[in-house]
Amino acid sequence: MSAPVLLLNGPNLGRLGLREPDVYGSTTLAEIETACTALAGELGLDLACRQTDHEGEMIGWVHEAADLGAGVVLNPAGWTHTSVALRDACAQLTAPLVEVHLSNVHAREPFRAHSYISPVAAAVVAGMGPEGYLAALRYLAGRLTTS
Ligand code: DHK
Repeated sequence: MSAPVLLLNGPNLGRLGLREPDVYGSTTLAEIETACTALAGELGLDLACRQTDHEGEMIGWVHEAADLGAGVVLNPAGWTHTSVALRDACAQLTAPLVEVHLSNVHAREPFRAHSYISPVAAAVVAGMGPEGYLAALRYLAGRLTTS
């Protein structure tokens, strides 16, 4: 059986392609999800891709991943820097969580350098653009067991 993985994107990431292309590039979220779904198939992962601008909805999905024992690839977007509640949800995960940022948050405004999520993540990817999501899936594939 394939290992379950949730690929979760937070606020404003549904606008990739339109949103500040100088920072976030011109690739849309749909294109990222298509590439991730193809790679997940090759890696034997059972991938579900979701995006929301609503924090409670995101927290519910993280609870779902915790209950399933699923791996998580999460771009928390703005909640990275603000949300204790999302961090507390992520702390309940039992399978690895990879935090992904398209941009190099450490080379931007100082407030972006702090993440509430990183202390409860197994790995953090920043500045690789869409390739970061693919790297996260490859990492998880090496660490999730199938039954
Ligand atoms: C995305 C966002 O929306 C920002 O709030 C973060 C992150 C950076 C990214 O690089 O993917 O600061």
